[in-house]
Amino acid sequence: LAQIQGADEAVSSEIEDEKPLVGIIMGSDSDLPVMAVGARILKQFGVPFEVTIVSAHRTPFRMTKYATEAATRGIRTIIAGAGGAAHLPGMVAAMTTLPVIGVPVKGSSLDGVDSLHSIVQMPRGIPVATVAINNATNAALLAIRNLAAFMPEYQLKLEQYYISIEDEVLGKAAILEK
Ligand code: RP5
Repeated sequence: LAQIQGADEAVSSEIEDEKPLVGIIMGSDSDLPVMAVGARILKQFGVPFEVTIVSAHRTPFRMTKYATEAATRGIRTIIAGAGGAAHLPGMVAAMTTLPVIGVPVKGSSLDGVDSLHSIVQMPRGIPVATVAINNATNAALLAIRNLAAFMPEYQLKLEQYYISIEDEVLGKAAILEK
């Protein structure tokens, strides 16, 4: 794991006795520094999750297996990060009825606008929820909202989270106003 760029202890769920509810996949280990931010949010909320690399064009058969088996393994939402042509989220969404959240990863040449357009412009019938470029935080929070729709414990944690970020802003405002 240490050989993968950006990998550290934060990408593992540490809830080993529970089946993962959220699957984080990405096209390349080069996406990991972006996607690990989402993993940390899931960890903070105590959501069991898994993280792996699934490439639509380099490992198409692995992608098919992942997408078609995810729901029966207990996964409830898939977060898929990809850069460049970024067809991974759409292809996965085409092979499952689970909600898929796409994270456009900023590449070196087109600043991630290529990935954003690839992911957000899914044709009619196969929805992919798309967050802002590199915004794995929002992808994780949206995945938690999906879970909270039928798992009230996550609803409570979300409410606490939003109180904490409001307090953070109010604290900063108070310092500025002094
Ligand atoms: C995509 O190509 C990956 O999601 C990554 O963002 C991009 C570049 O991959 P590497 O060349 O860094 O492996 O498939």
